[in-house]
Amino acid sequence: MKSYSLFAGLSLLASSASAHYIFEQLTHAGTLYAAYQYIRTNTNYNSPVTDLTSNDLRCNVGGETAGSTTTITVNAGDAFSFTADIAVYHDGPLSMYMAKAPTTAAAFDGSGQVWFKILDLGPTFNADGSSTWPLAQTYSYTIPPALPSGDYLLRIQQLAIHNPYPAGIPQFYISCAQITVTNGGTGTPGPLVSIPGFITGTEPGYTVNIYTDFTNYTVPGPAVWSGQSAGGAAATSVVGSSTVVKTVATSSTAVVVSSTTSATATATGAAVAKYGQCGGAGWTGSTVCTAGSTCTVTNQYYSQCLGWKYEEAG
Ligand SMILES: *[C@@H]1O[C@H](CO)[C@@H](O)[C@H](O)[C@H]1NC(C)=O
Ligand SMILES: [Cu+2]
Repeated sequence: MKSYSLFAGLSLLASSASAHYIFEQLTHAGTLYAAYQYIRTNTNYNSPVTDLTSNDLRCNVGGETAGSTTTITVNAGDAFSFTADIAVYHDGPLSMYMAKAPTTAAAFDGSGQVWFKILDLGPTFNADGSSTWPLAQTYSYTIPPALPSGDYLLRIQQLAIHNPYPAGIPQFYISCAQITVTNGGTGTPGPLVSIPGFITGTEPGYTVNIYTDFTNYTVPGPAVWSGQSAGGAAATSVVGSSTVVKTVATSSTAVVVSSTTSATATATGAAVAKYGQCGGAGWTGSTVCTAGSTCTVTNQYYSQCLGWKYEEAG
């Protein structure tokens, strides 16, 4: 398993101007939608946001308004995925947030103390002292079953902390989807925070040097909403069951970075297309993925056929 050395981290300083990753496609109910169909369009090519006081931290540069992006209807409890143009390759945590729109998702700029966090993916600390980050091209999760119906912005954020602070400024890679949630629950999402303001720059998870004495990590921002499961189960069980798989470009072996024993798929039925559902609680469809993809457990509700392309950093 690859772990980044300080050397690899520094080499990125010189090469970071080219091809970054941007989350531009949404998957729902087995359909991978066109780029920016339900995700707001950024206007900064694929450069990250680094200003902690900027409104661009909400939905990226250019993402304060809907533009030509439309809104997708999903049920509470549905699985979804964000897919980037190329796999995430800068080390750092991944989080997902949501904010309820006062009227429609399309009309909402994300202002106010309205954002709550539904997912954190941090590093795995390996026995040999190295760490592994959840680097992938697609990140899947579930609309919280307890989430009340209504229009929301659904925000994904990868915080790249590969260049040690303060010489290197952490980079936010952000996209927002516009969703209408139906068949919602009766939960009360929180804690609620404002963006910007939710990260001040003094958090250890923001300033840490991940190459030196790196043994623990807390993802910056508010706590993950603990009541998001219908039964009010602790968020840690949801977060802990997330699985990210990456395949190094030179190898065809899928490496499970962190895994769970729940909803393990067994091979039966006709092949499921890439990005389609292949397992999860209550799933009665096929659990076989089409060639080139692997059935990957996202959480107890959802497994998805994924094939990873992982670009070596550089
Ligand atoms: C690791 O844990 C220590 C002790 O609780 C804390 O002071 C430090 O900020 C933590 N580091 C990170 C990166 O979260
Ligand atoms: Cu970069």
